[in-house]
Parts: sequence; C-alpha cells; structure tokens
Amino acid sequence: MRCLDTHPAIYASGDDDNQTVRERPLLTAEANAKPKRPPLYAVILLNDDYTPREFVTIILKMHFGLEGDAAHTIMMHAHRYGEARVGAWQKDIAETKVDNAEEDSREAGHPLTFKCEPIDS
Ligand code: TYC
Repeated sequence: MRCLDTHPAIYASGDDDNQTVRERPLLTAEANAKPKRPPLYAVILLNDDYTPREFVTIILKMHFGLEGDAAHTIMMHAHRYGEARVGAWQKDIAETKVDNAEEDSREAGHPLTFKCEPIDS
C-alpha cells in the first residue's frame, strides 16, 4: 500500500509547468475523511415457554462470550420481560453467532430464538 505523503495524486506542482518540485498537498475530502467504523447490530434474546433456563445460559456462554453471572442475568431478563440484549457486533458476526446458537438449539430440540437489529448511532 502506498502512503498518502508519497502518492503523486495528492500533490499539486508549485506552478503550471509541472516541472518544479512538488510541494503543495492536494488532499481530497475523501482522503481527509476519518475512517468510519462499520455499523453495529444488537443481538436480542427472545423468550419462549419451552427452552430450559439452564440451556439458554449455556448457549449464551458458548456463543456470545458471556462469563460468570452475565449469562444467567440476561436469560432471566428475557424470561421476565420477553427479550434481552445480549451484546453488539458487526452485522455478519452478529448474524453468524445467531445462526450457530439457533442451530445448536434446534439440534437439542429447543425453539430458542434471537433477533438482530441495527444500533442507531
Ligand atoms: N421461559 C423459559 C422457561 O421458562 C426460559 C427461557 C428464558 C427461554 C429466556 C428463552 O430467552 C429465553 N423454561
């Protein structure tokens, strides 16, 4: 990759004949712009009447990196209030985690379900 300060496209010559030393940076708005972070998506755990609590807690630990009491607390929040936010990741990462967690749940015979939604920022 070429560095900005050595790329010929970002310099204009000191006068019109194009033969003189290049000295004046000519940065475009694009080159000046701060690199944007990719948008984040929240993973939301949905309650159901069938999946055992302990199984939900294990899935949260295995697939979403939750440790200690966090998985149990989030599971209980979904159990009581219908849903709970698990965490936030880039879109493809969030979707892969949800796919893997739901696949494990189906294989175990449970209907555990998540949804992903963009985070406003
Ligand atoms: N409500 C389930 C039960 O009583 C447990 C549960 C909690 C299921 C959270 C899903 O997201 C969930 N067995």
